[in-house]
Amino acid sequence: CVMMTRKIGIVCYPTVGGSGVVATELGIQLAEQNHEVHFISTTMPFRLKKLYPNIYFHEVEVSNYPVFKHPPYDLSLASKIAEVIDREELDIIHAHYAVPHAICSIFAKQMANRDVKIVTTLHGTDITILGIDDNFNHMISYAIDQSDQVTAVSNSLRKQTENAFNITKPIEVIYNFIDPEPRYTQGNLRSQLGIQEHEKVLIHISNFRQVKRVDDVVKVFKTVHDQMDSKLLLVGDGPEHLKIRNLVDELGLSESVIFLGRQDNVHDLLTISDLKLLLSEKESFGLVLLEAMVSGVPCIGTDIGGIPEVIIDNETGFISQVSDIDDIAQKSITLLTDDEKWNEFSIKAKKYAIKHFSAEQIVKQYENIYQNVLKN
Ligand code: GMT
Repeated sequence: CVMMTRKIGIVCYPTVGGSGVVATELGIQLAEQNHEVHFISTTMPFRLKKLYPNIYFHEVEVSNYPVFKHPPYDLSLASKIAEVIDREELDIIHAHYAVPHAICSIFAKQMANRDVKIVTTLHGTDITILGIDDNFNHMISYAIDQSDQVTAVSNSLRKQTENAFNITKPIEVIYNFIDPEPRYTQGNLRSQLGIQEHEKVLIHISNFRQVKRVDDVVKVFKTVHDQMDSKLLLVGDGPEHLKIRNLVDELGLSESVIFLGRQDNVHDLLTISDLKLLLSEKESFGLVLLEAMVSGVPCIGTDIGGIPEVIIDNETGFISQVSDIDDIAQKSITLLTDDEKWNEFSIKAKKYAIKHFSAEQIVKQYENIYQNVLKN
């Protein structure tokens, strides 16, 4: 049956990694399905490059009045959500993250005059890091119980949430998704970056937090680089950046590691890459893996969180134990020296990503959830 078009408010951190990408792309896809989409956030969603007449942006202004030691972001957000619920007559608020976004949405719903349903998507960090903190545990359980429907981006995250919190509400797994036909904009990046024809290219993309273990990526690269002419692209920025630069210098790799900082067009960088490494110790999904796979880049990831739900070991890439540098390096070398195997993995990775994680099918799952919560 054809779904009625709805007015959907999306609350997210648009510039924070995968969750921002997923929330923004979901909004765009919903607008393509003729829903009216209202982003409620501090900054304009960063991947919104085209004008959509049915996408609106409501900016949350955080007042920095000198009396307060900490600007009350959460309260400004809650009051903005309440205002938008009433003025725009929203049917649904889709909050990305339990804390603070679901909590703010629950508070806003109480303030607003109009009844609205709350769908909360758990992305990880709030559960796997904040959830461990006793101060937050109770609040996260509350956010989950008070939402009309909760989704998690992987089975692993669903199980972790069920184990860590005292909740009765069922959590539905809806995987993250990708555009099966990413847009490439540049053709001669390899030469622009000084990469020679015969060199193999490894890539890592993250926000350089400690949990991403970027140092392991550099250590693996050291072994690979000792065996073959190669370059490592490091994309992103974050708290570990300086430490990683120092490690690269110490290992004598500064000529071969290219620091690219934050980049919007990761697909261009992926098309020139042969192997993607995501060696995190915590990762509820790993959207960057999907982005690589859809560009035909095999990935090596760690055996934690949702990563094994995305990479099929020994078929689309490899799975290794966290911090097992030798094993990861060996697997990298195997893939980079065996063209036949590489081609097979590359084709399978792309097919698998499109078959299981394409935007169209995943967005339908969210639409079904909206429809179900509105029935009750
Ligand atoms: O990984 C981060 O530090 C950023 C965070 C985010 O908010 O984007 O990522 C989380 O959500 C992504 C989208 O669902 C997932 O792909 C990431 O695996 C997840 N990160 C962690 O669980 C550490």
